[in-house]
Amino acid sequence: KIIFTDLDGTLLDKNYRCDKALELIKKLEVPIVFVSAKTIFEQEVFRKMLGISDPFVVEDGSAIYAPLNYFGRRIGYRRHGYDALILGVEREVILQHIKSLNVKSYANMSVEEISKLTGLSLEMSELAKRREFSEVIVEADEKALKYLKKFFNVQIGGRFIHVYGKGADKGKAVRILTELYEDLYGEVVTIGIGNSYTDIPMLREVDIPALVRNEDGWIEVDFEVYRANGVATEGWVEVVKKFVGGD
Ligand code: 2M8
Repeated sequence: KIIFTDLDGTLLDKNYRCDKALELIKKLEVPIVFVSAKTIFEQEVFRKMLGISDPFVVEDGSAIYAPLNYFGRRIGYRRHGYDALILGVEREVILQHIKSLNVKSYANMSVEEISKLTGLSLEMSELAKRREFSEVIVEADEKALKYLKKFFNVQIGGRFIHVYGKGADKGKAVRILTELYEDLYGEVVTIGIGNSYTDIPMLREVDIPALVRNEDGWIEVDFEVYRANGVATEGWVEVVKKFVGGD
C-alpha cells in the first residue's frame, strides 16, 4: 500500500501541526508521499520532523522529488540532491507574465507580510516564498487572471490563487509515481487523502480516494470517496487506520 497525501488542511491542521498523527506515522511501514502546494524547502521540514524519506510532490504537481536510487534507478535529473522530474515550468516564466499585471503575489510581498497573512512562522514563510515552479497570488482582478489562464494553470489552493505550468497537476504526478512503485513492487494499492478542489486530480488517480472534513464540511466530488468525519489531522488518522492499519 502507498499513501498519497495532501498537507495543509489534510495531514496538517489550521496551525500547520499534526501532533495527533505522530504516533501512527511512527508505526506505519508503508510509503507516505506528500502531494502538496508547498515548496521542497517547506516539505523538507516536515519530512525531517516525521522521519519520512519517500518521494514527494511539490507546488501542486509541478515536480516530483525522489531520494537518489529510491526506485532502484535514476529518474529525471539531479536537483537539490534528489532525482527530480519536472512537470511544470520555472517560476521565472510565470513572474515574467505577472510583472506587467496588477496583482499582489508572494514575489512582491515581504516575508513578514506572508507570515501575517498565512500564520506561518517567519522561517516557514521564507521557505514558502522560495518557490521554484509556481507563484501564489493573494489579490488580482478578473482580467489579470483571465490573461494568466491562457498560459498557465490557475487554481484556488486553500486560500490563495496558485499559478503553475499547464503540464503540472497532482494527478499526473501520482500516476507517474504509482507506475514507478509498480515497477518496483508489482501490484500496489494506492490511498489518496485530501480536503480541497486541487486534490481532485490526485483522488481520481488512486484506488481508495478519501476526503477529510473541512470546518464547513466536505468538498463536492462527483465520484465515490470515503468521507472521514474528523477535520484535517483527525480525519487523516481515521482514514489511515481504516485502510492501512497501525491501530
Ligand atoms: C499556500 O498554499 C495554501 C494551501 O494550498 C493556500 O493557498 O492556502 C502556499 O504558499 C504554501 O506554500 C504555503 O505553505 C501555504 C501556507 O498557508 O499557503
